[in-house]
Amino acid sequence: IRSDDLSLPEPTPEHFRWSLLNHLQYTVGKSPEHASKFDWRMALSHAIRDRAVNPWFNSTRRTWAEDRKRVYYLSMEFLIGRLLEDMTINLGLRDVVAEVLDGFGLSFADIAEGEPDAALGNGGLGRLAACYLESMATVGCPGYGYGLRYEHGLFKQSFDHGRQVETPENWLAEGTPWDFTRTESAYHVGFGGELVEEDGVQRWRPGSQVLAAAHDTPVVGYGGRWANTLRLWSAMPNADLFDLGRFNAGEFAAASEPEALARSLSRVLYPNDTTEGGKQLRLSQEYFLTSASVQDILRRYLAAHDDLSRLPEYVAIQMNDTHPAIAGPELIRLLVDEHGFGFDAAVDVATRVLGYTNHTLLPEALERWTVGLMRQVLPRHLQIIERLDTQFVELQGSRPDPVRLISGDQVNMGDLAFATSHRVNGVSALHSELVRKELFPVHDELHPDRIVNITNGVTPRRWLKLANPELARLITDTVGEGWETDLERLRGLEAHADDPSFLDAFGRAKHRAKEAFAGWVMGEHGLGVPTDALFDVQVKRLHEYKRQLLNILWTIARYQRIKRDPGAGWVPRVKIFGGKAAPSYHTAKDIIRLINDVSQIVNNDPDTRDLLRVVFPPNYGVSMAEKLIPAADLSEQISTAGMEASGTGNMKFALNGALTIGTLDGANVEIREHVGADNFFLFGMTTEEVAARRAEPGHARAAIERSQALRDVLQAIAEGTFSPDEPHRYGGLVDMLWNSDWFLVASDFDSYDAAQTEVDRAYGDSGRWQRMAVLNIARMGYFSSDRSVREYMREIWDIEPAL
Ligand code: 26M
Repeated sequence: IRSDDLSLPEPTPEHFRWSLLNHLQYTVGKSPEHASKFDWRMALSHAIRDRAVNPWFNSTRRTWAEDRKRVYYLSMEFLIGRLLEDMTINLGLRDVVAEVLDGFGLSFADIAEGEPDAALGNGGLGRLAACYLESMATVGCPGYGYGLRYEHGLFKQSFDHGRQVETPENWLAEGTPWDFTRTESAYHVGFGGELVEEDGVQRWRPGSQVLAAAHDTPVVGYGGRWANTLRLWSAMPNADLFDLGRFNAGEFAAASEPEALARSLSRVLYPNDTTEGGKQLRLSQEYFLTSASVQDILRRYLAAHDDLSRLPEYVAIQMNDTHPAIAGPELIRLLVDEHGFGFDAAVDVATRVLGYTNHTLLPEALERWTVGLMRQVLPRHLQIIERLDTQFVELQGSRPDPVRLISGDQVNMGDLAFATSHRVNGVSALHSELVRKELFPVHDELHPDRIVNITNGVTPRRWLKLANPELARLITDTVGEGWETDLERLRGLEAHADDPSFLDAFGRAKHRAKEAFAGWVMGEHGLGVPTDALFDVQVKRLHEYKRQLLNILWTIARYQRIKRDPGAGWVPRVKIFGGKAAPSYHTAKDIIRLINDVSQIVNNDPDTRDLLRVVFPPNYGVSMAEKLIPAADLSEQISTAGMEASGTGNMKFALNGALTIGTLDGANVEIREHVGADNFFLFGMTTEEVAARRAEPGHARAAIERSQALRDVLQAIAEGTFSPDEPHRYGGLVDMLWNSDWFLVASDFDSYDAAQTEVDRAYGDSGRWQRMAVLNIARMGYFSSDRSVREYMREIWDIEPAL
């Protein structure tokens, strides 16, 4: 029997119904009478997964047959969320599935809602990787995502009296229907040990080894014409790690200890979105991902070729930030130690294969490992890095204070990634400029063609078609089919921006999304939200630079103004917050608590509750974003200029017809250029002004003294208005604002306030608001991740689309 003979028949409702019942009976082991919602979801997922297999086989076969170049996207994070509805849509099966389920009295939305998010990422960087995988499959870029199959994804957030509480996430507890476990694709990853000399060459004798086992999930592009693989590694102990002797002697825990240590490599995702430094387990996780992936890449290449010097013609490896930056030394090591390359030839091949994407300029987020830790965990790699460092210093000639890959006792992973890549990219125009000027000026001088910009994008399949079916339908009815894969077609909406009946239809879709969100947040969290109010949303990780503090301070000012003058014709607002703080980030946790404390006071004050509401549903993630973003009227993108590398939530909101209030930061700059300055609420200092202001001593105090509104707000907080049981709870925050304020919350407060006044005016004229919103949607085509991926293919990977 050939694979083609096993092709599935057309996905008619009849066949799909059969397939669903077949899986219910033979995969899940249940009959329809006894099947729970969970059982139905598992059966449905398997029926859908079946449909992914043929596109997947066909794509893989074509890539082999045509001997195509592939890209390998190495990332410690893939924040994919749920897969059932996404796969169903991309395979073109949504209507069939809904019809078949309906026949059993089941609702697709209800069943899909039961799937846990695959929360294998912290935030923007991980979600970007997920959008890029989906776009690579959609545009026909042969490639693989390589990551870790964490047993526990990002922690679950709840609130206890307003304070963040973290509990472990457990997405695998009920098993996942999506992955194919490939026990035959397992690699040994070595750690520690020593360097020994053998026939005059250095050899690495690792002290321990862990097995990396592959789990493959097919990633189907829109239309089902191409599919790639997301390969996630899980750590398995070498069989010999289990000490049967000790076990038999009754030392059960001790016998399992080395085994537990090995498994810890894929046990849990680090919940930071900056580094915390000095963590041996994190470095080991990064090497575990990188080594298994690079071994797999070379194995696949050597299955069809024998000359490794031609590797760059067939292989591109993209490093998602520096987390997999040990890929350079690892590739060099394998070429030199295992394949007989000279050092310089190995460096040349590695550099032409590798690309590095930088996602942040924050100094505390730049990975550095101490030489001591490196020597302990990866002695051979340290030796290679030392040699690269020597060469890099030589390249700088007589430069007085040369940039070093190793400075003092620290290995600088950003400099290492730069030195071993042929392209380095930032993630927005502004950010790439800052990468050039502020982060890597010396590297840039030595390699002026290396730094490029690839502005981030988001997939319109998940972030419009799936998340906002009503708006998607209206768009299709207005501009026709095809915008899903050619997002510039949204431009066709411009012609309708003055058409009252179209604007009305848009207004209805927005209102329905608000009602859907309000229903969900009431059902799930018991929070009441009036749907005729302006939905003003800031959802993202909690970070001082993102300035959720500015938002809540302004909210307090609004509260005070309504109290002073209740009849002034206020536009009713719901201020919606969402996001997690890193468990050890105390200031961020204080800000969460302040927002929750303010919501208690504001929402329970009969003088204001009809005009102002503050809601902070816990545990923001991909699935909450899918419900919330379509419901937003106003998108808060208010970071201190120069600090948000790009942002991608900003794109998702504008694509769904929310207007942005934002600074000239990250991709906001380009969003504003695309949608038009008239359709964007701009405020705040520029990157240059930020630098100048920070240099002024006492800037925070001066700004507060200039602003009566801000002074009143800080006084209320300091008096305990929002923490009556503990008046000094926010003493630390208030003190920071008066005396240091690195993120310039005080300096930008009045400008933000003025922009919010403009928001009120615009929202008061609903025709004007809707027109602005529609122009935003119409002009967001550029921000499709299909465009970003095509740019990577052209400017970094040198890969032709297979479609
Ligand atoms: C590092 C070491 C140890 C533990 C965790 C980390 C770590 C994890 C994630 C460090 C940084 C991480 O992510 C940074 C990030 O998400 N950056 C965001 O990337 C987005 C996609 O390019 C941009 O849109 C955001 O502006 C940027 O903040």
